[in-house]
Amino acid sequence: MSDYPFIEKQDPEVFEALEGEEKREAEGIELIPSENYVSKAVREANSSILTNKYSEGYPGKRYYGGQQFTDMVETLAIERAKQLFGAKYANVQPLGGANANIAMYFALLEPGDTILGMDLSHGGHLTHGHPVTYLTKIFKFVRYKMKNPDTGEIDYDEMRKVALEAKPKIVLAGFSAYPRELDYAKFVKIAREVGAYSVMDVAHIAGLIAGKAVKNPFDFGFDVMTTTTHKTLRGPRGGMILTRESDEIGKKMDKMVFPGLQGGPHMNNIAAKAVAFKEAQTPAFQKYAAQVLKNAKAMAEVFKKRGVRLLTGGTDNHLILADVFGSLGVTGKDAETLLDQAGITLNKNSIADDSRGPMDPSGIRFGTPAVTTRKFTETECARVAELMVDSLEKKDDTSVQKSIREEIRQLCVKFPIPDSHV
Ligand code: DSN
Repeated sequence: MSDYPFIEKQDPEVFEALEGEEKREAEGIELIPSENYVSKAVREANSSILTNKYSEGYPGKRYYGGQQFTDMVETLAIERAKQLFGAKYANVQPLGGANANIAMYFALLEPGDTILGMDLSHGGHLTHGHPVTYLTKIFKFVRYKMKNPDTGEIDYDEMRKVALEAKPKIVLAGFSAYPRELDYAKFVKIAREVGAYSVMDVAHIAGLIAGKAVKNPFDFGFDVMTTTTHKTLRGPRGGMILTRESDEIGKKMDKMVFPGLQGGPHMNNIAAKAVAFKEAQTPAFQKYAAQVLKNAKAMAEVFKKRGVRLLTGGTDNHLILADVFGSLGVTGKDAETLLDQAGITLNKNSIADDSRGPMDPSGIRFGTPAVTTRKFTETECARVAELMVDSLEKKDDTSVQKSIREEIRQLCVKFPIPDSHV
């Protein structure tokens, strides 16, 4: 029976799209490092009755009546988030990672203030100051980069120099395409030296932090963390803000998220966050997070062995950035299309100092959060990596491409997407 019996009856067009996506996800391998498969419990909460309810405000301080149960779920989400990340404060209302970052900037800064963030082409995110965002009309962004894209080492001396000159109010760590761990202590030291807040956007690695597979920036004195909840953390789509101490910063965040920037929170989504955070508190989730890293390393090793240049030389987290144009003469866009036809979804990505444009860059970005949820181990991940390089090397050989598609299909049958994560 379909998962969507009511939609099937009532709205065949939407039903067709949902069924198509069910099949696409079941029959293909998801390597986009910011995607994952949530449990059925998370999906149930997300499509629950709480979508009916308006709850402007915070638990115990709402503007409308009827909040007995919304207060329960939001409090559960907040307390679980605090416990997971060692935070004293959490705001679980931001609708996404960008919204969380925007609220964080507006809470901590005045228009015209400066933020020091990672250059987008070296791994930073759009909301960290890319000129296409409206944020750059309000704040001034200065940047740091890698000293050497082949090792991934950040140029901390240059970063300090820029900080001393530009006097940012926020020193921002975090990335969407950087495969290494940051030296958190250096960020905090520079931030304190110039009197700035230290903020880490952990969107990509939140699940790895919660699962104790990588370091927690709060242990190094970061003031604030922002995140999405749907990547390695394996929750519903959404955002969150956490602070290390329970102080003025948290109060500023609360005011800025609501009423500063948002209206009624999506309580169904907050219930789903609460469910996901409970899953992330389990030993099984810690095992999952550790396996994500092992699987990424296994894929990276194959690419290196096959002569494909990896940005930063490898990976310490869940993602890998490969220079497929430089190594194999296939552009990022062509690689994305070719692998999509083989049933492998990933994304084209600019690499540091890319000579090509962002719509058809030199690189691809891929990662292991979703396949690890599917219970792939290093063996399957290494095999998929071999198939990826085979496909890129023999892009015009239709029989090779066909047999790769078939092998991917079989792997998907052998490793179905699980309903439950506990
Ligand atoms: N779109 C997300 C990613 O793929 O990293 C970041 O916003």
